[in-house]
Amino acid sequence: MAFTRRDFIRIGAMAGGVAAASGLTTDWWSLQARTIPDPKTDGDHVVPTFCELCFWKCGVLAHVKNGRVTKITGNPAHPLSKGRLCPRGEAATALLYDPDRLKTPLIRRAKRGQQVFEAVTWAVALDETAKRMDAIRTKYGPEAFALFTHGWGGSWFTRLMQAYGSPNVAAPSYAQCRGPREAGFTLTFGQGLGSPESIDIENARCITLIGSHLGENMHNTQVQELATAIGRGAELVVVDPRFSIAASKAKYWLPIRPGTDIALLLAWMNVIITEKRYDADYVAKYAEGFDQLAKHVESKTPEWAYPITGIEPQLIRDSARLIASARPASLIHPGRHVTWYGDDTQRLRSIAILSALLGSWGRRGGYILPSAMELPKYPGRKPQQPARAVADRREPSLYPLADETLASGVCDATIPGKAPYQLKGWMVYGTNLMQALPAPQQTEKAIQELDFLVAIDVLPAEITGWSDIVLPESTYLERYDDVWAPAYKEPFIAMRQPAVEPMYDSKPGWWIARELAARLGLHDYFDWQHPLDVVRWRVEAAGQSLAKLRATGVVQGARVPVSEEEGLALSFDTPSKKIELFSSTLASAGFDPLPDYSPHPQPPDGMFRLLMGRAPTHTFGRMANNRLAGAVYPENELWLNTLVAKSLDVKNGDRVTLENQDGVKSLPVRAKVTERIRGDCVYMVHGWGHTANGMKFARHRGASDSELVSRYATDPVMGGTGMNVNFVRVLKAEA
Ligand SMILES: Nc1nc2c(c(=O)[nH]1)N[C@H]1C(S)=C(S)[C@@H](COP(=O)(O)OP(=O)(O)OC[C@H]3O[C@@H](n4cnc5c(=O)[nH]c(N)nc54)[C@H](O)[C@@H]3O)O[C@H]1N2
Ligand SMILES: Nc1nc2c(c(=O)[nH]1)N[C@H]1C(S)=C(S)[C@@H](COP(=O)(O)OP(=O)(O)OC[C@H]3O[C@@H](n4cnc5c(=O)[nH]c(N)nc54)[C@H](O)[C@@H]3O)O[C@H]1N2
Ligand code: SF4
Ligand SMILES: [Mo]
Repeated sequence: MAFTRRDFIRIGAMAGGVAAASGLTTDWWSLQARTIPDPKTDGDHVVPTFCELCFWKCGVLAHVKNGRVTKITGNPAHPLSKGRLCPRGEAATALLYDPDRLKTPLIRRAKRGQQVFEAVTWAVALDETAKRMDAIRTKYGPEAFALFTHGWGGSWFTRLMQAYGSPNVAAPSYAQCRGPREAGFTLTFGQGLGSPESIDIENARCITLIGSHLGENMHNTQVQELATAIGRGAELVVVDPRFSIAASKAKYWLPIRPGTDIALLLAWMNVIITEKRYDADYVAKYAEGFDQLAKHVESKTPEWAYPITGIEPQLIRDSARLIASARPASLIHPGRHVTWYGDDTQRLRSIAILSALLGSWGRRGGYILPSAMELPKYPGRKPQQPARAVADRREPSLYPLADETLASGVCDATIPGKAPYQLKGWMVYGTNLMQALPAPQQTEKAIQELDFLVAIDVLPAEITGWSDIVLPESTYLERYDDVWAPAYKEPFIAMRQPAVEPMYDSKPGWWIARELAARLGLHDYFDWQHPLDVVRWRVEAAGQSLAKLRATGVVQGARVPVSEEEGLALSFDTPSKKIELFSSTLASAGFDPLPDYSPHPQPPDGMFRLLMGRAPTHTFGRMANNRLAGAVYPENELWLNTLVAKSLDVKNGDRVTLENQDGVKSLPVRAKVTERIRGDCVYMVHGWGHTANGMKFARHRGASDSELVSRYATDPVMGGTGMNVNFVRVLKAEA
């Protein structure tokens, strides 16, 4: 094959670039252990806390000298970092010291959308926010006010909403991200995967990535485990229309036609069942519906899948055999951002069913079943049940299997006539809705319907430009938050604490939420003076020492069995108490009980499907203004197939603009002409093309995929918004 490991090496170099700029060396992606610098030599002191540059929440050490954070390294004691960070985590100092940070509270002095604000004091901003929230509560009821939240610091505002009386709390990390995966796995095994995902990459002997682009998706521990597994000789199968970084390490790369993965998964099942390569004992013991499944996939041969997927039958057979040969330590990675085509729950069901055939659920090297350390809830005043149910769907019967609130649905409920009742106010914490929700044109329309919009952010992101009041939060390096204890194979409790004082006139989220509660007459829901009161209570109730947690950033609990091999007895919280290959729940809700392939519209002549993903150095748009990360990857590029580029007379590095099927045009973006992508699609990294005036570094760099996602396909099962359904024309940008 023409592809080499060059790109793999390039990523190493990129990561090194960030680190070098921050005065560090890194051996990211290499297999050697990293040396942890002696904390004593790196400043006055070191503060252990956890990262917020993405939602993985690695344990970090903030090195402080003369009241400034000089660098960030991985906490060797923390199970999610094991002493290493991804390049994004290392670039956190450039967020802390970003000259464009929000510095004071702001009040709008012009029409919404025009970015004209006046700086005001906290007293003025909080009084006004509380007054407007109180007015909505009185006039429309508290349910008419919604919170959009993303990130660990959002917990204080979720508490505020519970006290205030609104059920409308939503994060785009469900219906715009991992929701279909949670639904697909819950239907099959009786539980979802959560975050961090309960998968055992490290011990897998074969890892299959279906779109999941680990290595560009930099979830730290998963990338470390992938490197370990590959180092031990694990095989990799990568299914992606694009030759990703992971594909460069794979035994088989399947350059699938976008949107046809269900057909491939059915053909793999066909091979594995007809050649009797599945785990018959496991299936007989734990699963239900095998005969129906076998019958269902009987005709789904590799020859059937070939014209659909574009993958040759022999390649389908060979890869299926490799996958089966490693069972049960054969991990079909479930992915995370899985809202692609609107049939995503069914695609994730296919992945779950295939995993069941391999017997990899509850097994070493497959899906493991970790538990969390006990961490009792702080016993505050119990909120009352809101008078009205969440407004995220027009009728309660829609999306019957959604188990979290749909952020897109809450946005829709702001437009008259789209929901049981209309929302009139939004609080937006740590999510840039203009880039996170599909169809930003619709989000703008919803915002114009609002009586009040308040944003709590660290940067002047697009959403702040649409807000009536902007409250500047301190970054994670300047604040306390609640403690965290996720289910993980090495269970732990982690501590977030400040390394330095808040800069400018920024305030931590806990303080903002508590001040608003006081002004809204809800102070008894926040019956503590300082977040350490909450943290101390919880940690001591868990039988742990706060002093120890503060000193090390993390306390670990006893390892409990996570797989059958370790003595765990498997049980399934499905209606039949078995793995449901055939889903009676789906059948009774009127959906396919076994996943089926149906074709999606293909791009018309002269247009290409727009695909998107991640850059190793950046988290969405939240790091586009990060000058350290920007030194390495300053803007996104449009991946364009070489032959296509030739026919369009576009050369590598040329500036192009994109126009989608609805006439939406992008900002100019540089073309990356490459053989590493199919000719029917183009690809770019999500989170560029910023238009916010205050983001001086990021503004007008690259193009925004979000802008071009004016259409989406809604998953009928759980309401996820499939975003890979937009087609674009590539136009040469005028000089
Ligand atoms: N078109 C398109 N849309 C997508 C995706 C895509 O690939 N393409 N991906 C989807 C996925 S997977 C997800 S998870 C969502 C994520 O979408 P978002 O939740 O919007 O994630 P970010 O872009 O990280 O936006 C975070 C916002 O939080 C702010 N912020 C950063 N740190 C802090 C902090 O400490 N405190 C506060 N208060 N604010 C902070 C940033 O400045 C930024 O404005 O987007 C989804 N939407
Ligand atoms: N560096 C970095 N890492 C991150 C993030 C980040 O912003 N930056 N965000 C984190 C978050 S919140 C999430 S949810 C994850 C998301 O990361 P993942 O879950 O790994 O992936 P996606 O972004 O959905 O998928 C992108 C890949 O899918 C491929 N693809 C597109 N269409 C198809 C198709 O039809 N079939 C197949 N088989 N492949 C297809 C694309 O070419 C691309 O390689 O990343 C996490 N990690
Ligand atoms: S994966 Fe990277 S950005 Fe995310 S929490 Fe870990 S170090 Fe921070
Ligand atoms: Mo996500």
